Amino acid sequence: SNSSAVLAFDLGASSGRALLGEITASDHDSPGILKITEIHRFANTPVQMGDHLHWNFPMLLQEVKHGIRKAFQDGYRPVSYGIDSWGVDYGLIDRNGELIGVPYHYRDLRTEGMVEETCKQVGRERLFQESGLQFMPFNTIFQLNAMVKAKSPMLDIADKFLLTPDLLNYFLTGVQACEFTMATTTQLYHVTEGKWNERLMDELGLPSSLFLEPVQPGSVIGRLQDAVAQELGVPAIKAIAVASHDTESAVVAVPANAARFAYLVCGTWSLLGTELPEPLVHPEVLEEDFSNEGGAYQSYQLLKNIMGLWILQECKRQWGNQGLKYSYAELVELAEDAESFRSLIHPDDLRFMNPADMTAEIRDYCLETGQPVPQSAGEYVQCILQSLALRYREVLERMEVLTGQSYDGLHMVGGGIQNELLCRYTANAMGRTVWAGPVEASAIGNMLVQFVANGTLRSREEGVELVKRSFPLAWYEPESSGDWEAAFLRYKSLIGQQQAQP
Ligand code: LFR
Repeated sequence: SNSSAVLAFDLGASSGRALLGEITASDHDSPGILKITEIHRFANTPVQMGDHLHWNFPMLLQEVKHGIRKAFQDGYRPVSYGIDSWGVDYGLIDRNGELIGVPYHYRDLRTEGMVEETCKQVGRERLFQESGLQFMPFNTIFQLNAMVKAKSPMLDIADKFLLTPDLLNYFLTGVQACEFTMATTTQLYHVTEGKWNERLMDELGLPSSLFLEPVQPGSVIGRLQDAVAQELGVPAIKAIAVASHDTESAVVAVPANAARFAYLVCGTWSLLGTELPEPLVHPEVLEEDFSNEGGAYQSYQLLKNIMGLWILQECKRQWGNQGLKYSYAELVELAEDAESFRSLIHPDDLRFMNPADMTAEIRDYCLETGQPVPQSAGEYVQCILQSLALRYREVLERMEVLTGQSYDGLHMVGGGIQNELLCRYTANAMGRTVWAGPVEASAIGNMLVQFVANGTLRSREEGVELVKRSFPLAWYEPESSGDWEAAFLRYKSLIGQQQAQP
């Protein structure tokens, strides 16, 4: 193993993994290839505690520690590690440096009604113009405002606010830091002024002293603290703040040729977007409810958060609880055999955000919209995948209007592209090419930022070339699309019908 290897932790809403990355060259003349090796993989299962849904934070820290130990036990010598995770979630630290309470899960229901209430308080347009973000009920601002409204005593003793990757890094290094890309998911960051929105914090009754000055991806946070290095029996390797929001790490690894490209980061969520040098905060962006998220290397990502494979994950979990333990491969096969376009849903209807019973929610949606109710697992999965593909087309077309750009095709990355049927459907729905890969985009983008920070790579661009050389791309060309055209019209009238309802 060579001296420039790095370790990437990518924490998703359903699982986490540790991947080792090393650049290997077969001989001195040929450029290197990125080799990634899975060191450790673990489930990330949220815990309902009384009225609230939480992350099992001590377990996550334990699994990250285990991943570091295991990398060395397996004979690798990473010089640094970096952590990326889902956005928006955080822990509060008291003045003695201890974690207050158990970090909440973004799907916890305490944020119900908070978007409306917060907008009434500070103004919806203003909130969009200053934050550049889509109104997702779980954005940090709404979580914190729910704590303010509940007069949470935790806020009274909070000294610092740390987002999930920063929180993990704090317990590994002893250093409190705030990484920029995560900071921009809070909706408390002023996206055009490029700093925390202290006026907004004041108005909401949030002490601005909680929030640390953000550092850019690629910054060195510190090293493993001695006690941790000893506990794990490893050297005190460097901790690097990567693009610690998983979506932003994934974007760094998109193997695009064009400067302007459209991507879909496909996991529990589907993030469809494009990279821009500046945030776009004009009124149409607000109307279309897109986000401008801070990315690595001074970029802004204009994107829309789409409910994604969560809907399928929940159905699968539910069937599993009923003793029907399908694999994803089996579900996809059943879907392919089921009738096409029998029923369609609007994936981003908020009712699908966290229902107690996902299949019942889909069933009710179909009943309420006068469509046949799915009868079999295959029909449910077909409905979900085809609806998602239609939603992707709709969002891509809206994005073209907002940016004034057109896109030849869509780069799909992330774990969701292992669902080849979804990739095929997406190409068909759009009538454009889908380039799928790499699967481990977030972990790879995480590694690239570390390689650049460590001087192993000269630039992000070198990193993108490395990705193109190292990982095969799957191409999906659209098949004859008459049926998809008709389905798209049906889908659009369904959405129109939905929006017309009070
Ligand atoms: C994707 C993601 C999205 C964010 C959602 C919740 O994993 O990070 O970007 O909106 O999770 O945090």
